[in-house]
Order: sequence, then C-alpha cells, then structure tokens
Amino acid sequence: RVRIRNLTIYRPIIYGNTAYILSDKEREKNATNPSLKDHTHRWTVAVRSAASAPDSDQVGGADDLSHFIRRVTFKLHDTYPNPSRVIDKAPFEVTETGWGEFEVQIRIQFVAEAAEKTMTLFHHLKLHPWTITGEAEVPPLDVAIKAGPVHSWQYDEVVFNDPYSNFLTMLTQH
Ligand code: SLL
Repeated sequence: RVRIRNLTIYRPIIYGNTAYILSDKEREKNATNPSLKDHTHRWTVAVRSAASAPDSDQVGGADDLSHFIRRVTFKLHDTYPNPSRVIDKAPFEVTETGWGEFEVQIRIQFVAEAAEKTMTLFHHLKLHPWTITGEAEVPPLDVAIKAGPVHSWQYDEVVFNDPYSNFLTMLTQH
C-alpha cells in the first residue's frame, strides 16, 4: 500500500439535531406509560454530508457518507435504554423522544482503507428555542410551539492526510 505524500483531502460534514414538540395526541398516548409520560419532544441527532444539496426540508445532504464512514456511535444520556447507539450504515442518525437536553458524544469510525483513527465530536442536544428574553428558563410549551422546530447544526471537515492510494481512489470515484 502506498501513501500519497503531501496530499490532504477533506470531506465536509454537518452534525447536530432537529427537535419537534410532540403533538397533543402523542403526549396523550404517552401519558399512561411511566417511561414516556414526561416526554415532550421528538428529536433526531445525525451526521450528514455537507457536500450535496439538502433533501427536501432536511438539514444536510443525503449524499452517502458510507464510502468513508463505517460506523457512527451516538452515546446518549444514561437515562436512555442502551445509551450507546451504533449505526453501521447511512443515514447515520438516531431518533428518540425525551424531555431534556444533554451532551451527545458522536464517535465516527472510518472504513479500514482510510487507516484513520476514530474521530470524536460532541453535540449539545438542543430542544428549546432561543427566547427573546434571553432567559435560561425552559420556555412554556405554547411559546415553544409557536417558535417551531429547533435546529442546531455545526459544520466540520474530515481531513485525511497522506491518504493511501486505494482509499483516495475510493473517495474520488464518488
Ligand atoms: C439533566 N441534562 O438535567 C439533563 C438530563 C436527560 C434527558 C437530560 C429521556 C429519558 C427517558 C430524557 O429526556 N433524558 O425518559 O428515558 O440532568
């Protein structure tokens, strides 16, 4: 295997979350379930491509990251059952419901050909809209419903230095 020296190739990604308030109907349905009764939001945390046009109203592209990402592990708060969620194929995302914000650890493992070590990112799962008062308090439900879905995304770049020639071929064939 041959490394291509002095070459850097990067792939733009975005990671973060979208959150929606559960409908009245959903909250009614959850009311009788002790483990779901306090849940107020449905959220999706994801790693997506920033290289392609977004799909419909989704944040980030559905462009396949699988040619360089092998696995993404989302480590959720310990209040969730099986908090380590391992996703082995695109889309690399987890959808859950809950009531609270917390820090999600996102571990990105690359395909073997990349010979690159795991990349770890942290994302603060955001459920509550920023309010004009700037108060740290959780806004009341009716205020949050009016504000609409919450989006919290960050841009980053995965950088491959001196890539192996076979990996470079894999990356650039797409
Ligand atoms: C705290 N940062 O104040 C928060 C923790 C935990 C969030 C937030 C669902 C848990 C479940 C959920 O929203 N957990 O019902 O399974 O400590």
